[in-house]
Amino acid sequence: QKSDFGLIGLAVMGQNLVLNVESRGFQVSVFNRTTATTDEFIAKHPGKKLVGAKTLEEFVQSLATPRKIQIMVKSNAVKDSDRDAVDAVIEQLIPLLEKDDIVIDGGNSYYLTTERRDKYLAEKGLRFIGAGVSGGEEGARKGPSIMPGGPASTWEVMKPIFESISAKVDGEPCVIHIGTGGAGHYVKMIHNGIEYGDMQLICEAYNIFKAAGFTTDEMAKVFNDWNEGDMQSYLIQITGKALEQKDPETGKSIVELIVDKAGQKGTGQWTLLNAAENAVVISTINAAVEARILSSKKKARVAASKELTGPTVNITTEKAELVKKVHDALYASKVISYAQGLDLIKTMGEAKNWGLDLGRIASIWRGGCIIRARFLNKITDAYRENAELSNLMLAPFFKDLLSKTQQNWREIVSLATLNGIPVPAFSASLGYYDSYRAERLPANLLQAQRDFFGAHTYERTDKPEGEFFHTEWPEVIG
Ligand code: NBP
Repeated sequence: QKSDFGLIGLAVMGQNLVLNVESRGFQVSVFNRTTATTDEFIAKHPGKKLVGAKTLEEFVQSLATPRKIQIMVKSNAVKDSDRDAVDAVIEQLIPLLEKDDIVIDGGNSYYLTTERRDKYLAEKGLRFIGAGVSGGEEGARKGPSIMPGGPASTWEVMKPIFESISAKVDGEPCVIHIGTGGAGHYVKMIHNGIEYGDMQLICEAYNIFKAAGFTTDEMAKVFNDWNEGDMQSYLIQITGKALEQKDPETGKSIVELIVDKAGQKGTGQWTLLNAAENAVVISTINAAVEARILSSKKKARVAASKELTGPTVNITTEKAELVKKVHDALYASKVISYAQGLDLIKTMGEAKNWGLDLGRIASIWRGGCIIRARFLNKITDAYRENAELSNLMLAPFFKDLLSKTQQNWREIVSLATLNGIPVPAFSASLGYYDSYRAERLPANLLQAQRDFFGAHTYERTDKPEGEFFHTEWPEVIG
């Protein structure tokens, strides 16, 4: 009997996905460059509907047509000229495949490489899907959030398998056809950018509590409580659990023993570059990426801490009150982070003609993925009520939420600033909110400056839009 599905790349993600697909009643063929890994994997799972192939030829021959082959190997091509393991596997597969066979890249590929592969495989008469898969190891095994891009007709063929292996929320599978070409990997990239924002915001809340003298156990309780309320999310949940964790040797909090230098793999930076190219403001995500960069300069920070002065921390706010205020600052900032990320998706979707449905995209992030959160229901509702929403902040629920939380949000940004506690993402979020709602910004003066030194011209408030003026400014000597 031929297999329903094939997977290449038996590392953490691949193995878990295979077990997930198999557990839904499909027979799965597997192949890995290093054969020993395949043998070990098959030996570890006796009695399952798995076919371990030693060669790629054997693997391809074991699959029912049209073949459905998912690649889960390391992906790191970014520039147009880069070729990575995904390309290597595709090149090896091409001579073995037949017209209409489907190749799926489920790795974290850069969306432009996905577009390149989509065209390339189409020229060869093959079908390609670039699918973002979120949820890490556990998601892959039990049900990830899947963001597939490519032709709608190819999605229809893959739909039964993708829907059965994905996470489910209220009975709805956390997978939809995102759009053509690189749309799936693009949306996964922005998902990761939003994840950066969420994580940094949580860290800023923690840092304020720490400065205010909370113990890690007290902080764990705050996050555990928040996970029962409107801010329930996977990241809040794991934060509470992480803060509870003690080092078995010393009995100290593990979190407090961890060096404060953050790593990153690049999806956050790609998001920033893409936002700049599209002229979309994602200041919260930007602040989050930059916070990781600054954290990594540990030596420079230690040296500067002895040179550059700041205020003495003195937080007198009563603990319960501080918790409430930080809750509001975090919730409001999180809304801004999503508003910005969704604005970028919307802008890019329109430029690329992807026909994206922001409400449905938010709905598939409700389960399986790292940013899964209760409030994504509200985002889904907001776009279901008004698909043309220009910015999430303007949806009635979020408008009201920002209005109700803003006093506490402002107080927390002020409190942190006065105490010299860095809150780059909280304050970037608030700055965005205040700029976005400003009828008039100081850009009139900026235009005057530009016209002064560069004769760039300006429009006038008392003249029709589109008419440009120039002033003969006085000469400045010296
Ligand atoms: P890795 O990203 O660590 O990749 C290891 C796999 O790639 C192994 O099967 C390895 O085969 C294979 N491989 C390499 Br490396 N070079 C190859 C080549 N030239 N030809 C054929 N195979 C090659 O695995 P992973 O962590 O499971 O991630 C897989 C994909 O999923 C990546 O794109 C990753 O970014 C993405 N992803 C990962 C996570 C996560 O939580 N880990 C979450 C979401 C998405 P070998 O055994 O012969 O060395």
